[in-house]
Amino acid sequence: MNNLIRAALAALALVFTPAITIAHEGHMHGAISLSGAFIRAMPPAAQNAGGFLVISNDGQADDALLMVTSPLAGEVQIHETTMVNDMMQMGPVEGDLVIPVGESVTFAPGGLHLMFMQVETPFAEGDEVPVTLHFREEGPVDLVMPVVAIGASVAPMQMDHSSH
Ligand SMILES: [Cu+2]
Repeated sequence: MNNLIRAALAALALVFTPAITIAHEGHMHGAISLSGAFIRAMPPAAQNAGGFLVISNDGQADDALLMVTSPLAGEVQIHETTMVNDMMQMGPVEGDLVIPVGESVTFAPGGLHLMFMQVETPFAEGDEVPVTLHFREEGPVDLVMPVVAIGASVAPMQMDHSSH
């Protein structure tokens, strides 16, 4: 994606954000809860950072994670890890990621993860990264994801980053 297109998309996002917020006014919030969120610090020269969390749906219907955004990353992709010819590969989840009613979907190292791309200032341990998860039913849900040591596989001691 060239910079001109990216700038145009960023401008569009600014224009449309208030509309998205209004569209969800009066909507029953609280079906979706987020827990155990963390991002792994980026080694020197790393281009991307991986983010992990658990998304639970205690609502009345299935929901779906449509998109993830962060002001600190040019793009946040929803990645899955798959085995292709005995090789671990990762890439964007195809279609919307369904969060079934009454269930939890876990993003964990080696599986589903958020891929923070085009990170201008590499994430370092102790940083806090604001993230918005956009759900089909729930609408936008904000959280702050703490950055933990490179290679860590657990969230820091209990901090509630759910916005509900
Ligand atoms: Cu990835």
